Amino acid sequence: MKVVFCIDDNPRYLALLKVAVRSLRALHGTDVPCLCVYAGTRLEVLETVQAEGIPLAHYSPRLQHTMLPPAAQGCRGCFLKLELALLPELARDEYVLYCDVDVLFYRPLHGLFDAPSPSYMGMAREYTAPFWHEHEKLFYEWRGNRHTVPMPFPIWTFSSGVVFFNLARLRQRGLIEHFLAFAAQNVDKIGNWDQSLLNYFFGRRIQRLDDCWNCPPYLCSCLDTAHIVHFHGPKPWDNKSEWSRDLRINHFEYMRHAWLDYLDAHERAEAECWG
Ligand SMILES: [Mn+2]
Repeated sequence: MKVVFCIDDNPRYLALLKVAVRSLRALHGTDVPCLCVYAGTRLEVLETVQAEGIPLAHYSPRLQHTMLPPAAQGCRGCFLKLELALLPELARDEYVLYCDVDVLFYRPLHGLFDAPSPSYMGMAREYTAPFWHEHEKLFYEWRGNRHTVPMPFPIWTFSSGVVFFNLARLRQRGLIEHFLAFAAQNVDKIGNWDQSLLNYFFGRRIQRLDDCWNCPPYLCSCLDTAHIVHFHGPKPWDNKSEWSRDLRINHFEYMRHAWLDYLDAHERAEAECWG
């Protein structure tokens, strides 16, 4: 099963991507199938991805950046994951494991694939984002018909940092087309972008993944249990910012160094300047 990453033109994403893939390969060998999805054209990005030997899918999203609210422009790459079911490079893949680039693969992935595969998608809980929305229902039109999406009962939010997608299911009966119509017509009504779109549209169809598959370093269980460490919150070079003080706890410092150890001296010096 492929592990899929999505990036945009933010140069810091390239450092994150490098470590994500290097740590994945350290656990599963250099032949582990992976794919990087990119919608931009910057030569520096293309060269870096190629130099790392990461297969690249160049993709023009349906949800073009001109359709996104201004506040979402800075993280346009995070919307690409919503369209993986349409990627020609993944047309034969029934399932993929999407991961944000701000992850560190820390223990093997086998256990994830041993469990029953998700009917639509599997995601772990996010504890820091309360499930809140001001709408009882959202609407969208597709092929001349108006559809209603009742907002799911507020229980918890699932994190879109790691998503075990059942692409085959999303391609059945045009479900992905419905979802992208919903996304395009509602992205300006919601706060947490791609994550809210997935949570609101799929609601109870999302199956819960164990926390070990998407574990922030600030959880006290991270060191003993994490298979995928997700630098949700402060990124690994951030050991000073005031806003993230409360999240730089437990295993953040340990995992930050584990992350830095995957960089060469030059890359590391560059990343440490971002802090
Ligand atoms: Mn992330």
